Amino acid sequence: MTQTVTPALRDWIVAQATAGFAPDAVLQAMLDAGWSEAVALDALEHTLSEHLAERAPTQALPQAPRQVTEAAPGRAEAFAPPLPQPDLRGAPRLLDAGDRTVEVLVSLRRPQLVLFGNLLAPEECEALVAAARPRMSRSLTVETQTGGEALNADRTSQGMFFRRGESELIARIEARIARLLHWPVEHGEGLQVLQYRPGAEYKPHYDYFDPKEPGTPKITQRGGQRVGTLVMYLNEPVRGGGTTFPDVGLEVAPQRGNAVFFAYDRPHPATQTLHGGAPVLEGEKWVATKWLREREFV
Ligand code: PD2
Ligand code: ZN
Repeated sequence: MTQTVTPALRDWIVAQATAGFAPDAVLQAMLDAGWSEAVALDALEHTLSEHLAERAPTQALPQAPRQVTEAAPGRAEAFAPPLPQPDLRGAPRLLDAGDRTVEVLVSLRRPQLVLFGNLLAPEECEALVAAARPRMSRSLTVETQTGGEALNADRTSQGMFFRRGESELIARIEARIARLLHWPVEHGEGLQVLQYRPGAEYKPHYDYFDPKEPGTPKITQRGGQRVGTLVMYLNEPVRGGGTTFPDVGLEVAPQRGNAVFFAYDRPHPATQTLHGGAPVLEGEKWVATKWLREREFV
């Protein structure tokens, strides 16, 4: 398969360099996202030298790699923060996610949202449910009050987390997501599987951690803020169980193999990413959620 350096990849490389990531780390992220080494090296070399040539002498890149995404002084406004996102320039109907061709069914600018078709094969959905089923327990949510985890009355599903890369199936799906959303595997939390029985729901919430809550600094020590959510549907309830976006009156019907993705460039309601899991009325609903962080999540 031939890979070409897209403008989106160039923009992403420049954004990573501007944020202070060392070229080695950027190269590794590209390899993890499925780029071949030859293409990645070529893209890095050309993009960075072109970019440096365009900059005024006072705007040299940082000398030392940084760990954090705090605004680079004097340059923050020049570059939008990099976000996980598919490359939708040219309005493609299909996207190459490495080992699978994924459909673009719906896209929205605000909230920044894409509905994908065919992200997972039916057998992959079944295998995820089979691997998760014996490990389910009542879902906990991250407690921004304390930085710990707690039972939450707004979330009546059962859940579990896979460790990143814990099986061939999980690693394959994670590599596909990284490739599709141009975001390194290492920036992803472990895949979460949720099961909703009739009556179970997940009331509307934001997936980012509220900066005003006292527990948030502790939570974001590990990988920074969440910047994107991918909810993958593993089966089809008979009635109910849609993923709702109340700010824009959108409801996504759960269809096996499809996935809804949304990104948030800051932890703020202006992103319009308020979303919930509507009550399941008949049948069961199974989803797998991948949350993406700003930085490596260890
Ligand atoms: O299952 C869903 O539709 C859903 C809705 C809201 C999942 C999540 N949030 C989540 O996993 O964050
Ligand atoms: Zn959510």
